[in-house]
Amino acid sequence: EESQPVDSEIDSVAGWRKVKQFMQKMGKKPSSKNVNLNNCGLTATDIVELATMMPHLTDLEELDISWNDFIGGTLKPLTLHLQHVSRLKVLKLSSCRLTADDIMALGEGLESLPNLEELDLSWNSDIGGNLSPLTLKIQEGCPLKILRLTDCDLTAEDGKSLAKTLYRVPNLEVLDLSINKNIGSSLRLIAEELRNASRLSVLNLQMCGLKQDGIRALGAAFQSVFELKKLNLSCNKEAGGGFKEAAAQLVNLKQLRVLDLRQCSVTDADMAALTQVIPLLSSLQVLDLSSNRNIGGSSQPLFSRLRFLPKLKSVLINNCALTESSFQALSMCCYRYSGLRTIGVKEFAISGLANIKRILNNLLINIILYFLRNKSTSSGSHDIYFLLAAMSQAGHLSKLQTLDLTYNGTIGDEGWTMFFKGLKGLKELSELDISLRPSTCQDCGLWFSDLLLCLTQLSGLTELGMERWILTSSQKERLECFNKENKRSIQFQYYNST
Ligand SMILES: *[C@@H]1O[C@H](CO)[C@@H](O)[C@H](O)[C@H]1NC(C)=O
Ligand SMILES: *[C@@H]1O[C@H](CO)[C@@H](O)[C@H](O)[C@H]1NC(C)=O
Ligand SMILES: *[C@@H]1O[C@H](CO)[C@@H](O)[C@H](O)[C@H]1NC(C)=O
Ligand SMILES: CC(=O)N[C@H]1CO[C@H](CO)[C@@H](O)[C@@H]1O
Repeated sequence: EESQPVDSEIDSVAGWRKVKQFMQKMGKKPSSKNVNLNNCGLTATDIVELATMMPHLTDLEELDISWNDFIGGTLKPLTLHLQHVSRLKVLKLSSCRLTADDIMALGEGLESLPNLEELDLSWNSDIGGNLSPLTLKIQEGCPLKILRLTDCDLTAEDGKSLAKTLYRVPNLEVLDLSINKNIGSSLRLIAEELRNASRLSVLNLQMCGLKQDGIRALGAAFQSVFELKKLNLSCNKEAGGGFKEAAAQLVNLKQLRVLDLRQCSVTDADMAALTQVIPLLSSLQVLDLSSNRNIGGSSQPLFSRLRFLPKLKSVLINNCALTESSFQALSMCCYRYSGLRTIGVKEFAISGLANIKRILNNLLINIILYFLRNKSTSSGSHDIYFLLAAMSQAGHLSKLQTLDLTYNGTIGDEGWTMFFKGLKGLKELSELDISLRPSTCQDCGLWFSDLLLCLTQLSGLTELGMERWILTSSQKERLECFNKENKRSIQFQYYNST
């Protein structure tokens, strides 16, 4: 005798079919654990339909309905059914035009989600001023690990209500409050409460209106957030002056990998304090001090000590008005230091260029060439000569992989000849682009044979861009035969008019 399926099984089969149909209609893959409806143009009706499916999604762990502009104000039906998906770990609702009512409904719904580890509400500007109905509902011992509230127009009141909640979220690992310009005055409170967030690993306070007192309070928090790996304080223009006291506490952050202090109006005194501490952050990989116009003169001692950071990969110091001696220190640091992969120096002044030449001479790494651009003067052609001079000493650039020299039509035959002769040391170069500016065309000069000779030596090269250089038919032939004759497979891209 065959056993009949019980009602609940029939139910669940029918329910799952509904889920499948709905997901297929949205052009997404159905999965019982992960419902991703990101950017599907969902409407209020869809939300109601989704809500009715919750009883059939009892295994759901991840729900992403971010980037759906039309569901603002319609969340309630869904939140009322959250008790069916109590295993939910991840809930993403960024950029949904959530309203105050939605936030309140979500707060109510949170009680049904005892396993929630990640909540993303970023880019919902109406949360501003309306966060507390949500934070009030966060229970003691809440398992939340990741909370993102980027660009939500949060107010100081929201910041305060969040601060009061933090002690109930003991597992918090990622707190992203970036781009909330008006929470500055509550950051002191938030920082104080972070003292209990001992698992905190990422703290993003970019553009949060942090002032000196906030920085000092953070300093105190650094005494207990030992696990912090990423600290982003960028674009807090009134923070300058706060680091001179807080910097000393950074020393506790032994695991810190990323320190972003871009555009923080760092002062000389701040820099002096940071110089004592940054070289002790032995896990540091990325340091961004860009757009601090006042540190040009005080950065040299720090650069001289960067060699103590064994894991450092990237130092960004764009637009810092660096002086001769800071450049020197930096170039020495590059010279000794093979771990460094990226140095960003976007200095425009001519005086910087001679120094850049020095850095290039010492560079062991993949460089960013963007600092060579100064459109307002004809100095571009000088730039390239500096570069060429550095190149011809080669060897130092043996790790360079990509070299983009597009638009350098004005450097002349002699310049190119010198350039191709100097390229020999670039053992790892795989892409080279010397294309001309669109709408210009030029004949290849005498340097063409230097190019070919150079290509035989660049054993790693796989792509050569020469758009808009006009090749004679015999030059084309020589390029076409090159791969065969030399057992290579370089892809050439060149002007193909005839
Ligand atoms: C926060 O940490 C302090 C000591 O670091 C402790 O005395 C206090 O009880 C903690 N507060 C909560 C709510 O856990
Ligand atoms: C700091 O945060 C901003 C905003 O989230 C981000 O764009 C930037 O990349 C972060 N900085 C670093 C070094 O990760
Ligand atoms: C380009 O260089 C000149 C100095 O030759 C300098 O005065 C000018 O400010 C630079 N332009 C930019 C955009 O930095
Ligand atoms: C003179 C000139 O066009 N210089 C260009 C050389 O290549 C670099 C890197 O692409 C450009 O930034 C310069 O403008």
